[in-house]
Amino acid sequence: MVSLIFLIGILLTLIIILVFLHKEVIKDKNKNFIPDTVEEKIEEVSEKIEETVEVIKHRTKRVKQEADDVVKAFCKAIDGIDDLGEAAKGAKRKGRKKKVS
Ligand SMILES: [Ca+2]
Repeated sequence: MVSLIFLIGILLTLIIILVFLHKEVIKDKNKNFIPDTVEEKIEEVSEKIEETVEVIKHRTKRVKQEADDVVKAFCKAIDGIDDLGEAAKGAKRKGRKKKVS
């Protein structure tokens, strides 16, 4: 009995929605049974998602660039540590290593 009442409720809701669509109380320009307001909201959300994805891609790229810079600086520091040992043994200062380009 409860399921019959539930089924009738769903059918009445569908009929009311169809009547509203037919009478254009609910706007549906392209007649696909999806109200224009819902389609506009979906479009809005899709655009925001695309913008957010672009921001995330850009930030990820920037973080990678900065991480690469940190790794390079760290490698240079490690190279400099070797000079500490040489200096402790009394070696003369070599100066900066020439860049290889
Ligand atoms: Ca529509």
